[in-house]
Amino acid sequence: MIVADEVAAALSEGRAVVALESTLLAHGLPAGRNRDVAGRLETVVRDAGAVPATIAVLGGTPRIGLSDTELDRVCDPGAGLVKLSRRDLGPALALGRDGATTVASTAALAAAAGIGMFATGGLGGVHLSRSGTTSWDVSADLDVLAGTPIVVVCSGVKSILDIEATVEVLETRSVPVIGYRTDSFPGFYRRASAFEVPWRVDTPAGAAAVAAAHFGLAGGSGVLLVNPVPPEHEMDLELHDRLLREGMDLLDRHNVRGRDVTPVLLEHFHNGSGGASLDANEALVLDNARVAAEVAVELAQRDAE
Ligand code: PSU
Ligand code: MN
Repeated sequence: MIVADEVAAALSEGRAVVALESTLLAHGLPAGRNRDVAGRLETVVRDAGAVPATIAVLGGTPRIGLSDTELDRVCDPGAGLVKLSRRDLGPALALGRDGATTVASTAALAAAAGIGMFATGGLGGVHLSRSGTTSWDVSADLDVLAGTPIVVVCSGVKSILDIEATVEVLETRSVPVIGYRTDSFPGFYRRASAFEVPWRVDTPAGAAAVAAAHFGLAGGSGVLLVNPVPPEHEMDLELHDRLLREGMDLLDRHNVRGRDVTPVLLEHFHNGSGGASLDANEALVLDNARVAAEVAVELAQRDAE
């Protein structure tokens, strides 16, 4: 893998670094808007005193930290980046492909580079099947978190997933879920779901203390820090519920499966909400980057003491 000079320097000096994923850019946001968000994410991380490391695979090489032109390439729909989960890394490397990394593959690459903090929008989870029952489409994000010592800051999982099953799998796999200033597991576009979080912290120092204690124990699992979408950007409940029903119908009619499910549903929300879902998506991922950077700075300070 190639680690950008700035990221390598920060890691060797024990300074705060925040990993960022590229699937949300290449496959989760529309062209143009994605490049803008990519730049703003890095700025938010820097403003909070940490170094951003956006992760992708370019020409078959995992890249930890991207230049402006590399970010352009990731955000260019014409570049045709494939969505790479953890299982796809070997083939993409061997075949020399360009790909965007999901939470699973970003976390794996970040941890391999020595990065312990990662901000994203939504975590993958357990999907519902056509009949509304839980399916075997369980995101590799959950498995990788179970075996990778990294803090992932996200706004929960989208309501298109089986939230209860997702929370249960996280418990089974010994991943602590910590609410950041919330008692509810967030539903991505909505601040709260019907499910509670087992633990809560209210400050970056509190989150850093939990992470330090968790990583001090044997086990090797990650920590999920859930930060709800800022209140002023939360989607209207009725609009949200209507788009969700329509989206599930759309998947059914077009027989959408596997790794296409999330991008197709996201596009439906973006097209059908008059920009409200994009606004929420952008606001929450930027806020998660800020929180992750603040916690990373606290963790770096603890390590220095
Ligand atoms: N949730 C979002 N936007 C996204 C994703 C999830 O709101 O872009 C992406 C993330 O990269 C996540 C991936 O890791 O989708 C999960 O995909 P799958 O369910 O196919 O594992
Ligand atoms: Mn899947």
